[in-house]
Amino acid sequence: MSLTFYFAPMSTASITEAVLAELGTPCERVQLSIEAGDTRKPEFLKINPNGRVPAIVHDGTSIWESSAITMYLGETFGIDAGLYPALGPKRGEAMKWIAWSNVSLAEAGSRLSSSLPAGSPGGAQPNAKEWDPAGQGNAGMAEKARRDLAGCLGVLDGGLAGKSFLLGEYSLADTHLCGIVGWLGMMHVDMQPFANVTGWMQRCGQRPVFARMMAG
Ligand SMILES: N[C@@H](CCC(=O)N[C@@H](CS)C(=O)NCC(=O)O)C(=O)O
Repeated sequence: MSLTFYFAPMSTASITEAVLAELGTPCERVQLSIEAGDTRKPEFLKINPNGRVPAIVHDGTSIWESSAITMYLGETFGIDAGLYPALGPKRGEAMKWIAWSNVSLAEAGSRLSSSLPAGSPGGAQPNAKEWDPAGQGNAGMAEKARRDLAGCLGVLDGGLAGKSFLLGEYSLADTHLCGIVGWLGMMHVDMQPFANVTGWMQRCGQRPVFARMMAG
């Protein structure tokens, strides 16, 4: 078995980093620098033509998109480890949350990140100068993104009602979503109205993987 993980520090790849750490799956790690343009070099574009991390190569096949990677690693290594559901409705629930978190939650998060002034926590975009040469951000866009995020966090809060974790027991769905919600926290998204989300984040933070990542 060969597994290679392509990542950059402080990026979406941190989600895959946490998933791999939960699973304890051995892999070769290849660190790229977004600032140095490594993600756009021809050799990496052969692995992910989108020029983005994370990406993994498992036994010669490349898989990109963090949500697909989490689901794939869960199916492949997570069932016996008790971290991902076997085929059936619980698997569907895991997929629902993981897919939604990328398509809806992280989408609004990306809009917020792109609209923050240069240098804002969580808002640093290496290519931001292309659309915001003065680095002042876009307050209107940021406000709309924060409204959309509040809507998404309401959905997540409802999904966590009466539960310790998304599927009841801790799973890689929690690992994945916790990575995204942690990033939103860096951008000072207001979590206070969402008590189920804040309680769940605290429980996720007690996992050794997240405690280690937060300690740097
Ligand atoms: N939807 C993708 C987003 C990945 C993504 O945006 N990665 C950024 C870092 S956070 C990246 O690699 N950017 C490099 C570049 O734009 O060259 C996923 O979830 O995997």
